[in-house]
Amino acid sequence: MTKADQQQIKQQLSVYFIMGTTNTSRHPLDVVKEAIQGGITMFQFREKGEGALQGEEKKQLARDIQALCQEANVPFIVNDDVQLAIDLDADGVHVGQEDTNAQDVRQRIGHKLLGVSTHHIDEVKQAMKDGADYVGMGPVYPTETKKDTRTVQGVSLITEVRRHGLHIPIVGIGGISYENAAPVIQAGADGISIISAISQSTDPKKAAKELKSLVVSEKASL
Ligand code: TZP
Ligand code: MG
Repeated sequence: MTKADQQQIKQQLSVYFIMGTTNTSRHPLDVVKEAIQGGITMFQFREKGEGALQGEEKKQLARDIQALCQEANVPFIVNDDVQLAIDLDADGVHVGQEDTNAQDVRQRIGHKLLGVSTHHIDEVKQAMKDGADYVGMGPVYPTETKKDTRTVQGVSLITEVRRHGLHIPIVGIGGISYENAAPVIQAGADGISIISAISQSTDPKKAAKELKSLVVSEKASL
């Protein structure tokens, strides 16, 4: 990966919206459309939990969201489902520690973006060896959205990884909102991953827009 590529990924992580049908009571396409209008910089399709779509229905929704993302030049990333990412020719895949081995995923997806969730500096180093383009870190704050999270860690791992001089692109996740996003960027993350602060907002466009301007101004202040 060249330095230029890494800079671009850091930019794209700024406001990384994640969503599936279970994260909203509205039509998911409308929510994604509005979030895009608000200026999200990356999208992850995460179709999980009780009542999540399966099979062809899941694939069709993914295709429809991908089309919206492509139109707006927003990278479209698939959570966990490597085969779906390959079938759709998505821009990337995001996997957790419990999912398929990151090195195997890298082999399968070639040059697509690879994101890995990490909870310890050793996992960050391993992800880098496995060929991750970016790492997710969290939960930064308590979250209602994912029940089986690890312990809330604040920005401690982000700070530690930067203190060790590791330059991999980082995105913080978990309970992040407009009110508490600034410390995540100040600690050295390149962006924030958000589910509910956008998907549950009465105005996803406005929520995304506000988060975007906050991240842009926090980054500029560093
Ligand atoms: N991984 C760690 S926390 C989390 C995931 C997928 C959920 C984040 O959702 P929210 O609503 O932004 O707290
Ligand atoms: Mg996963």
